This record gives sequence, C-alpha cells and structure tokens, in this order.
Amino acid sequence: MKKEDILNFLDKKLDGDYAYDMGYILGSMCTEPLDFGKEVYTKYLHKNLGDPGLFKATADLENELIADIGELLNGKNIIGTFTTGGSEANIVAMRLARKSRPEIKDPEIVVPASAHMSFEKGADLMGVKVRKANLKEDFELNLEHFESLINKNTCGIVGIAGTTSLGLVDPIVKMAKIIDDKDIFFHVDAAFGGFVLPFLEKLGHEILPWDFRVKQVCSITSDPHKMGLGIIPSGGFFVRDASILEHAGFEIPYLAGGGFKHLHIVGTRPGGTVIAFWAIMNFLGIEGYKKIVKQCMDNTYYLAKRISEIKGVKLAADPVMNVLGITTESGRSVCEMDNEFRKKHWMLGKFMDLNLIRVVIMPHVTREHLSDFCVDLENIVKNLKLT
Ligand code: 0PR
Repeated sequence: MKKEDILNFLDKKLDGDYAYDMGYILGSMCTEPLDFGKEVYTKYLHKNLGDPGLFKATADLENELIADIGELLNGKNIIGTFTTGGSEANIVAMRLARKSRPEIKDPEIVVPASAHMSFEKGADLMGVKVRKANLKEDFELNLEHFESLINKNTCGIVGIAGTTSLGLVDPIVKMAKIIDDKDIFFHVDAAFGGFVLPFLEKLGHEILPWDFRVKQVCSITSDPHKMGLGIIPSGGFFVRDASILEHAGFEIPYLAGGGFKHLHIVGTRPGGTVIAFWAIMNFLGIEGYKKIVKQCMDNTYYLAKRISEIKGVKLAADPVMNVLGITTESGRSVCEMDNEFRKKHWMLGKFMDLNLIRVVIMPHVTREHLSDFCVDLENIVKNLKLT
C-alpha cells in the first residue's frame, strides 16, 4: 500500500475510537499527553532502557528524574524506575515484599478492599495470598479489621493514596504505626494520587502525610500517564533506599551494553516515554502542575455542587481529589443509570461492589462537558424515577 492510502485508511478506521476532547470520556484515569511531550517522544522512541548500557545517558536521565519525583514525594536520594504503568509497579512492589521475607512459606499481603486489581494479578502470579480489609460505611478503611488481618505470614501491606473508585487517601500514618515493630514491607499505591496530592498540598489543602515522610513507607507507585500528563504507557516505582533492591534483580549477562540486573516484568522497555516525561516535568514545573490540578479540582467542586442539587442521586463521598462517586439516594443499583449514560455516549466507570458510578475529572474534562453531563443526569434520574 502507499503511505498516503495507509494514513487515510487509519484515519477512517480509528475515527471509531473515542477521543479525550469529545468530552464523553469521564471515567478514565488517562488523558491526552502534553503536546510537547509527544514531540519529544517521537524524537526518542527508539531508545531501549531494557539494555541500559547502550543508552547510558537515557538511564542517567531516568535516575535524575526518579530523584526529582522522589523529592516531590518528600524523600531524599530516592531511587526507582519507570514502568509500563501502575500495575507493573505494584507487582514489582509485591515481589519485593515477598523477597524481603524468604522464610515465610505461605506469604500474605494485606490490602484495603479498595485496592486496585493489580495486587490480585501479582498475587496470582506469585502465589501470594491477598487479604482484603473491609471499608467502613463512608468507604474509608476499617483500620481495626486491617490490623486483625496481619499475622506471622504477612510479608507486606498496601496503603492507597488515591483509590481507584473514589480518590480517597488511606490513613497511612496509622497503618505505619500498626507495623512499626514488625518486619513488614509497606507499599503505598499513589498511581493516581502521586501527581495530584503534592500539588494539592502546595495549593493549601490539608492532606495527612502519605509519602516518604512516613518513615515506614518502603516504596511508592506514582504514574506519569495518569495526572502527570505523560505518554501512555508510563508508570513510576519509587523506593526509599537501595538496600531494598539488593536481592531482587535478575542478572542478564549477555546484554549488548553489558550485564545488567532487571527489576521489571518486561525486558525491552521504552526510554522515549521517560525522556518525554523529563521534558514534560521541566516544561510544566511545579507551577504548571499546580494550575492543572487546581483546574481539575475547580471542575470537581462544580460537578459535586450540581450533583448535590439533583434529587435522587448523591455523592458517595466528599471528594479529596478529582474523582467523584455518584450513587442513588435510595440505595437502588446504579446499573440502569450507567446503561442510560452509555446510550448517550458518556463513558463512566461502574463500581458494582460499592454501587457507584465514578467520574474522573481529568485535564481534558471542561466545565461545558460537565454541564452537558448534568443535563443528561437530571433527565436520566427523572426517567428512571429515582427521585
Ligand atoms: N493503582 C491505582 C490506584 C489505579 O487506579 C490504577 C489504575 C492502577 C494502580 C494500575 O495502573 P495501570 O492501569 O497504569 O496499570 N487505574 C485505572 C482504573 O483501573 C486505570 C484506567 C485508566 C482505567 C484509563 C480506564 C482508563 O480509561 O480504573
């Protein structure tokens, strides 16, 4: 085929996808990467960090960027690596937890019931048991139940800073106290919150410590491809100190650039996304991210207010970050509501276990999109007789 025909074919074929700027994507934690980042990415997309000896300068840049983001997470000399996303970062963390206690025959990790599916995936891969702590009525973690699940087989615990369903932050300091005198690996999943919470704090929001300020926290997931506006796929895994990684790497001796220890699940791994994220972070700076987070929060509060004015539905919880849960006042299932929204093209997240519809107010979501959404919400509530 000719290049022109191929491009025309692809344009037509892919027109069937939803685009972030259509306004309908209200349930995604990804967004349009920053244009400047795309430009940088296309220039460097051949770099392979799976063989870092060939791309030493890219590997250096990765380490510098990790340390910079580590500072944003209130750590010093933080090390780590970029991954394909939060799932890979969480699975790597689980592996480190498991490795940290080789004497445990039947290892377990304790997670809040709100933990992301990636922990189940990791557990399935590694033969680790996941014990899930209940949430309270208000969707916060039931700390007593959490504590009761910790036993001699517990090799790791997980706290979440920005839950997938509601963007809530677990009581990380209290969780840390529970394991203070125990040899248990503490991982914080801030895949979504990692590029929201630091800027919310700088905007004056009161957030309890959740990051490397809490000395028991060993590692953190924080993803560029969510609120960092990075290229898809790019996740981030941050570790407090090098000793944690000592026994965790897989030596690959035959690499063209020289032997290297792999920590990842993948081998070949993009350098372009990392370079692009270095560019994005340096271009936006703290002020740029603060502006983006503020705009997302202003839109979140706008939607929260509009929902509170509609009889029949209510917020599942007060928003901490730019994630909102909508539920019915009567307790009726949100499934029909979700179906009606889908008929009108609104792409939301449906959480059956919590009976809520999730809206993620990403940078691509505008006030106009939300206003249109509320008109449909009002009609759907009326038609379904939810009032
Ligand atoms: N940890 C948390 C707290 C998450 O919310 C997610 C994903 C992950 C880890 C895993 O991250 P990766 O998907 O990068 O591996 N949260 C979103 C979710 O499952 C992912 C997502 C993104 C879903 C875009 C839909 C979508 O359109 O809801």
